[in-house]
Amino acid sequence: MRGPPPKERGQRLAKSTWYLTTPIYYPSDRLHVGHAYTTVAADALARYHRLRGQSVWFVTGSDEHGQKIKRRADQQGVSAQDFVDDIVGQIKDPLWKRLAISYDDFIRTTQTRHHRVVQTFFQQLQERGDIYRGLYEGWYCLPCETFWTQTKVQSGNCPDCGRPVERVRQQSYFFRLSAYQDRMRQYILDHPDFIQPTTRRNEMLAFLDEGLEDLSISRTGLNWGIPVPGDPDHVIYVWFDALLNYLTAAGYASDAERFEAIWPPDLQLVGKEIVRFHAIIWPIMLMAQGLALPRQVFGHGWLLIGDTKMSKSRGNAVDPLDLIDRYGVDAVRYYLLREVPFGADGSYTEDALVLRTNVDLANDLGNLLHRTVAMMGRFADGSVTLPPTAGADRVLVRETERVGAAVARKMDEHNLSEALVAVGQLVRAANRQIEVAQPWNLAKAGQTDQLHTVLFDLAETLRVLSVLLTPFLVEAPTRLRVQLGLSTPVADWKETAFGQGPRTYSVQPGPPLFPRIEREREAPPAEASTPSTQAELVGLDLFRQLELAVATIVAAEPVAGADRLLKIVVDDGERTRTLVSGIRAQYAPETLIGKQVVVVKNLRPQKIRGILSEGMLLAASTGDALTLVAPEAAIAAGAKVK
Ligand code: ME8
Repeated sequence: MRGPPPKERGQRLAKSTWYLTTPIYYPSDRLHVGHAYTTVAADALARYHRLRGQSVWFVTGSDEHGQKIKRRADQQGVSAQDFVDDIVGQIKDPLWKRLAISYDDFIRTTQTRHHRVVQTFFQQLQERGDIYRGLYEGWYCLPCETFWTQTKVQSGNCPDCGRPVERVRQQSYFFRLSAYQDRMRQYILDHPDFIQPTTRRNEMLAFLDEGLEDLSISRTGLNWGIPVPGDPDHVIYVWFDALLNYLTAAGYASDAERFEAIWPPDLQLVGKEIVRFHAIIWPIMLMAQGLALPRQVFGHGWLLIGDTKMSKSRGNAVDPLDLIDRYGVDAVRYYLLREVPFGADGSYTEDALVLRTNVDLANDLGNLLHRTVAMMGRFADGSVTLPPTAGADRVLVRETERVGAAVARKMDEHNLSEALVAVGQLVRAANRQIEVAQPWNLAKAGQTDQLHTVLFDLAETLRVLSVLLTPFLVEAPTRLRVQLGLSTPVADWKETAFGQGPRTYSVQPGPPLFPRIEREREAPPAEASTPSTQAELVGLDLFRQLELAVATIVAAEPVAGADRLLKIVVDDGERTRTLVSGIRAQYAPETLIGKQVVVVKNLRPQKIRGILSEGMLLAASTGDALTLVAPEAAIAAGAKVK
């Protein structure tokens, strides 16, 4: 007999805290970049919400029971507890410590507080008839710790991971999932934001349409787990145990005041392969207990190596500590959050990490700071106040306001990658402003008010950038602020507003914010290419692989020690890009500014004389004669050439 659920708890006025969770990871092996991905994303969101003045409870942890871990410990000849203690120790320090994960609680399922909650919860459901005893006959996937019925198993393999499943036939406790199928479906329909992104929501609705069977939630013959109350031959199924960590960490059944303030979770970030556990089984467990459901389960995509998911068992896992050692924590965090649209799958490559760092952080952001601080030193003795003559309608004031609002909107939608795209737009707008306003000419012409307005706006924009980047980067914002002469750390998102900074900026030049990453790569032959002896025909598809676009030259200067080369900065409609081009004999740098040219955008970046060249200018040449290829009439930068 099923009793009535207790009255709805949790969703009360007392809820005051933004509660965010990551999955609790299996300490069956060292964690890899995939685990870091979820955790860094959660950390950025936690930092953002704290800056917004919210009280935040950010929980991560470890899922330590189950057959897989027991087997690993047995293989190594150590006790399961010693085995997990060792790995969990390393997860906390050095891994999360070096990635600067600002969690408020690290929950381990082997902790007494959790045992208590799991047993209490089990008993409560049992008393109401939602847990019953029966015979389980079916299949079990060990790597996924998942039960499968005959109909779901595909030729003896797990439908999720494709690995062989094991036959299981034993007495078991069951959770009455099937009784909640319709309510669960209705809940998803009534709460469009409950499962995000929408593709995952649709997958879950489709899964529910296939029908839910009651879930086996205990195992016999395994002693590494939490015993079923009153029946110690059974241990509670590892997923049933693990999902309850979110209740334990909120103070369920132990700290009523805290629980009222925290429950329910506002955001549960998980990888897409475990959305089913979080968006169907887990909410049904809560429904059965009359507890409020999480406000959102967000299933992000996978980091892939080639076409395959990065995972320890596939032997393609990348160690985040190794990346931090080589590139620094901010480069790693930035790459993870910026590179792949949040929610989608994306390839992990070290080349892309290096490129992102060099282009976005070293070139765009680092140079902006360097140029601003250097110009303030050169043209204003290092100190600038906004002159009273400055009008209110200035390009960087407008752009800062637009971007600040866009970043907040994207963060509120948990769209981390697009938030960073917006930040990049502000960086580029500021760089473009330098080229447009040409402070060096204002200085030469003695136009001090205009000069100081431009320099002040650049410094103020950089300050705003230090605030916008605070959720994402953990070292650079402070280093940036030191160069701007700001000694206080970022404390509030309101500081993103233009004009919230000091009246006077007194800068302190410092080392590059992000030194360029130099990597040994096989250099293609320097200047010449081998002319093809045989005219080969190419298809349109090959031609279309080239991204050709119109760009406007915004800066040009000779490359020291190379009498044929110019360093050219172009605006390609999306961003500025640096190109090294062998046209110095034909063009004086100052004559190039403002010219429109055609660039190849998707050429692999290449280091030439220490400068990363991100593409190529098209030029026509014969013998010594050379002329740049240009559009016949003016057209917006970024226009496609085809
Ligand atoms: O599933 N790309 O733990 P787990 C992106 N203990 N994210 C990845 C990833 C990849 N290649 N690889 C791992 C478990 N992740 C259970 C969870 S929760 C109550 C119990 C991330 O150690 C992603 O968040 O297998 C994924 O869901 C999680 O690590 C799986 O970690």
